[in-house]
Amino acid sequence: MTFQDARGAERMQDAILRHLGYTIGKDASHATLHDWRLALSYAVRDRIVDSWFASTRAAYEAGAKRVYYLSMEFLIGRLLGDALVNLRADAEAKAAIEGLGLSFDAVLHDEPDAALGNGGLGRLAACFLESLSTLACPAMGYGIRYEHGLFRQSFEQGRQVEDPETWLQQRHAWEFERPETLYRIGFGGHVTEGDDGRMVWTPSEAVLAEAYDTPVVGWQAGWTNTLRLWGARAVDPLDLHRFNHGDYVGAAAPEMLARSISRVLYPDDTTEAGKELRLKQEYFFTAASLHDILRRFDSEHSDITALPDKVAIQLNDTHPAIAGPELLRLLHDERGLPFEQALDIARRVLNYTNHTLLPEALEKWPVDLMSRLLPRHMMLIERIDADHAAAYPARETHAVSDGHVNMGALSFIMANRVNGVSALHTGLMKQTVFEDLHALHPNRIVNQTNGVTPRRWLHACNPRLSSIITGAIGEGWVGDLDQLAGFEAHLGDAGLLDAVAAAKRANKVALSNWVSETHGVSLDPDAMFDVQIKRIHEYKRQHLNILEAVALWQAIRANPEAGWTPRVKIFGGKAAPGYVFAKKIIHLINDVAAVLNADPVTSPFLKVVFLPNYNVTLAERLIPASDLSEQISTAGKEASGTGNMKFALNGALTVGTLDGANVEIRDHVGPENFFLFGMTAEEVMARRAIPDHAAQAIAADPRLAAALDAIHDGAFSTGEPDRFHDITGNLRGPDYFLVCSDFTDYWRAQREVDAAYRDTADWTRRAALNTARSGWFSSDRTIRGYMADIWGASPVARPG
Ligand code: 26Q
Repeated sequence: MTFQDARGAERMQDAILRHLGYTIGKDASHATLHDWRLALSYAVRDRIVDSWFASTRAAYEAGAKRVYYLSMEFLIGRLLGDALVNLRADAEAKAAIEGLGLSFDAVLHDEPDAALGNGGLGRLAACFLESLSTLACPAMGYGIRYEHGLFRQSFEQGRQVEDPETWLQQRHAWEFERPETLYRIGFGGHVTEGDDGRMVWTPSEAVLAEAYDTPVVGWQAGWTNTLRLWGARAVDPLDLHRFNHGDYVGAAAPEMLARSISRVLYPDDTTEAGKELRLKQEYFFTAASLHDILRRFDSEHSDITALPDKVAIQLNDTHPAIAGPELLRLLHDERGLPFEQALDIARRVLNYTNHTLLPEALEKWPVDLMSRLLPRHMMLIERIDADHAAAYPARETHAVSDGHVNMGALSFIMANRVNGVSALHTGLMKQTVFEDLHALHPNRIVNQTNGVTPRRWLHACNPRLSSIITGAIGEGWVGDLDQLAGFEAHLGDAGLLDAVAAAKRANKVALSNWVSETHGVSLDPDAMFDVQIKRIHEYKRQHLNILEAVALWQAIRANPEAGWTPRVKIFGGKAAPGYVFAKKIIHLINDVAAVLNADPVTSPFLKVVFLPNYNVTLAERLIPASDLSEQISTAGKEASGTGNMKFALNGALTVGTLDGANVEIRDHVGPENFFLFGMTAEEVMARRAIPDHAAQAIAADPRLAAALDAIHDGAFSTGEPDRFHDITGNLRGPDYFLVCSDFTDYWRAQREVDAAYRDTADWTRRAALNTARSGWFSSDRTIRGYMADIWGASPVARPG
């Protein structure tokens, strides 16, 4: 440690001890791990605050345009390690904590994940916030402060069990409560016309939205933005009348009811729609955010017509789509702008990102429900729709049809720009869901391929690989991932490739040790680690992967001496509690794992592990230790994927379809470093038109037939042979996601993977090429694209 580091560690230790005493109120001799973690977090937070204030001042002084990212989900995970890395204070914090006789790792791992999201859409929002700060773009994220994030998953006899997540039972060290920032949010009631002709909405109920701010620090603390999450509470917290009459439960009812709005994150990313509480959540956080945005605008500017020059709002999918009518209501009803002008302003401020084309995931709200809960908004939606229809009489898509409000169409009509999240997805948007609207507004749809923050997803989670890269090309790449391309020139160096291989092996050993300690399964770090981690969905096809495992098991049993490449298939992911089929897939994987892992003949070559409770932290452990990344969705269904990028960046090779961002990953890393299989999106559509496509595929591939038979006949469910008949029945029958039709080519690609892995040195070279050529997948690049093509926002000169 240098003298500087030692001084830094000393200062850090002082700050920790000060917070332990004066903030936590504990003496060092009585402090728990939890107390120490909080004390360190407060010490770190203090440093972020300096950058935060400076950024706020700089944005204000520059009169800069501000970006607001409205999202129902921010899957931020743990914050301590990330903050330390971005402050470049990890070495001194480690020294300080170890100097106190504690394990730094234990302190970091004491932090619960902030699991305020389901999956990709929520994690993307978190990566974007970090990149917005890194790029010094004045921005704010707005969302909901869920008391319970995504449920915790465990397995009982192979079945998924859900328990509530309780991250807020502990003190959340990173947030600042803002009890003075309160907005009243109304629901229900009626609409009347005032004397001046203005419409007046009188809600029948109201709740308060209270702000909680978390600073989001960018790389090297050059800039810090805010994540503002809203918590719901009652306007009148206690019904004193009922209380005085002894009805203590009834007296607390208004508070309970109000708080239910920010109580839980909906654990569903496609199937569950139409729930009243969900609509309330959407309006609650959107309305609070818009009030806040206009209040900030008013404090800096006097002319509301300048709003589009100073404010850009991004709607993360349709979940905040009510922002359109709400902004219109604020401008037209409340501020008295003429309807046309209000509409024009709103349309120049709002933008919409689409994250899915799956019909079941596109939000549609019953007109009845909308009219009851948000009567004025429903009127405005009808007017927006009528205006648009009048301007374009030939069109076919209406925001309101069949008794439902189509939130995608509403968002499209109200947006300045609409974007998809990968090149393929954006193209499909134009051809399918938004074909009609795109024809009317041919310049509105733009592409912004997703990205991931390299600070968390390479530098922090994979320190071994990170320091090899820095040794070769310097550390500039962390803040400018384009520089990663320079790593390729070093790949001719055998010593460097050995170091890359050793880093991967060390990551695999660390993962194996953890899996063995926490789950009692022993893994061979020399086997290929083949990983599929993501929400469980039929379109993501975890069942294709497990079907291949069954076929491989049968093949090994038939010929154990054939020189098989040892492989561990690792799964992680949660199924929505109401998604019965997805839960069956989990059960099947666990049951197959039990049989395969206990088979003495095959288990040296093939193991299957399903790690419970997949979350951001588990991803940070798994991805650096992976050799093979499974990205095997039915082509046309995965809008982008972002896990795929994290794997490539960390030197895993992909086995994947031409879907979402896989297409662009393959273009960047080179087709020779990517194991492609399966039908294209076009071929998928054609294949579906063949009535017996599954039967044909099964008839043509005895391996597939035998694997299905084994599952169907109870090889993995002794005593209950029909346990998985839903799955086999589906695959032999409709097989909408074309598991059977892609199986044969998937098998072929996997055997190619086996052969490639056996050439260890060449595999390492190809893995390192994946890293070197993945710089384009930084969320910094994505955010620059949004700033230039969508928001018209510029970075502000960093303070000091
Ligand atoms: C909607 C209505 C009611 C309840 C829940 C929902 C809901 C919640 C979450 C609908 C969708 C989501 C999340 C979708 C999602 O994560 N999509 C993923 O977004 C990523 C970022 O763009 C992409 O990379 C993935 O391809 C896409 O699946």
